[in-house]
Amino acid sequence: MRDFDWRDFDVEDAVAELMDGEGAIRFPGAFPDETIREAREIIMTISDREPPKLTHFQRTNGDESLLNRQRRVWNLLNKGAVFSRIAQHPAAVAVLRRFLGEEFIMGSICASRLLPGSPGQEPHLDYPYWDFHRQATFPMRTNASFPLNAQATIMLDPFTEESGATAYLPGSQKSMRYPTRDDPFFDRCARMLGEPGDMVIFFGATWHCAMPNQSQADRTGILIEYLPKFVKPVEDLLSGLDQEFLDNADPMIRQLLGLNCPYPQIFDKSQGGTEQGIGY
Ligand SMILES: O=C(O)CCC(=O)C(=O)O
Ligand SMILES: [Fe+2]
Repeated sequence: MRDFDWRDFDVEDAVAELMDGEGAIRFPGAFPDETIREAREIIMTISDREPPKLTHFQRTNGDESLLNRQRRVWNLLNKGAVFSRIAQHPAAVAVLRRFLGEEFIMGSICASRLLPGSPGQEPHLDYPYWDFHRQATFPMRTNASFPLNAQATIMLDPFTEESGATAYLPGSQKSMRYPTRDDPFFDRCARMLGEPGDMVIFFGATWHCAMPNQSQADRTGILIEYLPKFVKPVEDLLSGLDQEFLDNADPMIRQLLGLNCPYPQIFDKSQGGTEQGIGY
């Protein structure tokens, strides 16, 4: 996976790598230690305390008790101001403005904590492609000529082969196909390795999955789903936020929450006038 210097990189080069290259890029040292420590502490406290939440693609290897070896903390925005800062990293914003369009939004922000013994996940695509195995439910000719998703993974622990660093198949985003059991994913996959504070951005059409955590320590990452302005978010982020949060939210957070594209609307109750078009 190619590394980019988050303080000084060529955006066209980065998005070309997402579309036409491996499908994933890495920004080493994107976040300072104290940000990572603060985020990790909140996530560990909540995931130790709360009952298991829904997860996706998790393997059980026939043993249901392994399910809670992967723990999620959902809608991180209402769990600490640190997560609002993490969601708008300047390098991510620069990539996403080009990759998904300037008015991109956020569809989900959660933590994926793999406890020791976590069995990993099935190889998959991310939302909105996550049920692309039901291809007939998507528009005809849905392909990888333009992206409907970008994922950010922010590492809070070392992501190593042993700890279950996310596996991915370089270049698989180009085929826009859901992996089958017969695809040699596990023979050919690479890993999203890194240190706490590193950020990986990948096109969610790239085949990927969490891997077994065979270490003695937790492996936790923050997963952020970014979408173009017109794709329905997978997580209802707004309903978990109070009015005070919204009143104090800065413009980028309001954009990420989809508040700049307030549709559907009840035009039947509107006052006349015209909008849209270039003005003839
Ligand atoms: O935690 C990971 O390594 C990846 C998780 C993932 O891909 C997902 O939940 O969609
Ligand atoms: Fe995923």
